[in-house]
Amino acid sequence: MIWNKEAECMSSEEKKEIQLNRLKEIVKRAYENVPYYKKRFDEMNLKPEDIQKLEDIEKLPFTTKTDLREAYPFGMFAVADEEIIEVHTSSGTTGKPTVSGYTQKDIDIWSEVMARALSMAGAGKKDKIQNCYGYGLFTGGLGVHYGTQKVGATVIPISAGNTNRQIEIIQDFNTNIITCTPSYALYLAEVLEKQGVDIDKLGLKAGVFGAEMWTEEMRNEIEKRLGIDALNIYGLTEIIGPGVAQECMQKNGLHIFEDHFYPEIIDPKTQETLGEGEKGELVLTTLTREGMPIIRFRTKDITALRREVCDCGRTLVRMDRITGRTDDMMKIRGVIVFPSQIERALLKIEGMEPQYQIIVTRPEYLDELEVQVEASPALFSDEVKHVEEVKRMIEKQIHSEIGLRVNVTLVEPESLPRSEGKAIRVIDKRNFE
Ligand code: DLL
Repeated sequence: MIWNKEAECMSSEEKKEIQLNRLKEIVKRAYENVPYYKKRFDEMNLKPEDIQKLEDIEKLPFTTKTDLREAYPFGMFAVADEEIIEVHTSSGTTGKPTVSGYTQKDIDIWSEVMARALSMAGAGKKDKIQNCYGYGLFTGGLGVHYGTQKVGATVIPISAGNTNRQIEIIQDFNTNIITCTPSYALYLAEVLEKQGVDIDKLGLKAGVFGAEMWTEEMRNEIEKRLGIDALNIYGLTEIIGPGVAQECMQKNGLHIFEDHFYPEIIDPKTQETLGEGEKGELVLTTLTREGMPIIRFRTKDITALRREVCDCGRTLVRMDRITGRTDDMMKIRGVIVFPSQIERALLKIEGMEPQYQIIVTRPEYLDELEVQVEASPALFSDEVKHVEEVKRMIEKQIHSEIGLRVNVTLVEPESLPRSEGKAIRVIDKRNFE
């Protein structure tokens, strides 16, 4: 089902015209209402009138997560406080998150793009959508919620966690579409199998999975074990939340809702714009956001754009599934974690040196985080009991820093590799290529 044929199937000329008009407007709005952008433009001797064609976007400055953090909490808002009706933050648990502010119009846009996304998964008025993304400051829960209501389907706002209850509701309410992270979908499949539930008797037909990296192999596994179509959804808080891009039933790339979000791919090193099909960092500009217009946001997500028209009939550009990041941000069970947070936790413990390595694995379906920490020579020759205590203390400290349980292993002094350049802190054994 195509939710908005006019927007999703327009000709390339029409699309470019809309994009250019909106780009001019958003640049003007950002310049006139966000001091940060005024300053950046002035420094570069740029005026909103310098944008005359779409390619002129390359003249504009990039916006980074650091810029947004520095504007914490509301420095990037382009409207008065009374116009903002909702806020969300990125899914990291500590440190200063980035904040996104929405006007009523922004919530309407979010509902619209999410309605398009859910329609791609076959959602219609008769469907029940069990929304297992977390509700709260995280955008997953409410984004899917608004989209479901816009479509006219029934939203089951169960939020994340409590797997037994999820399964009970899937059965009792005859859920048709499920929304959660792909790793949680696999975990659900496993628990269903353990409970001996016959999946053919369930009403499930599709799943809309995102918020973390996953692979084609994972898709096959989820589809087989849950008996559904598993579709990829992409988005980020800074731009709007989920609903920046979504896969259709062709399962051949994610359609970007280009009339609202303008994509570019750049070489993360040279910052040069790359051509169609070339892999690089995705950069996004919000074309219609009112509360918080964002110009050329460097997502740090690696992908490529493809412009051939899709067999589904949509003319919207497609992006490949995300295969990596240009920074060391990890998403562990859907939560953003930076190695610096682990380091901060270690440094809070007296006598602890920040010699550590983080190992991320996905032994079955859920991510595991192991932190190897070098023990001091004194500790290493200590009694086992004391070593255990220190290990538990580190685990507790990391837990309070990142909100996730980790396994700490104390290793021999000077046993972790030293590097002459940038230390390799993270060994991610999950394979997303
Ligand atoms: O994860 C928004 C979202 C919610 C998307 C629910 C999809 C479903 P943040 O917490 O701000 O927002 O994290 C954004 O998550 O830059 C990517 O690195 C990663 N990410 C999101 N979707 C995907 C995906 C939400 N489908 C960051 N594949 C982004 C790979 C994804 N990575």
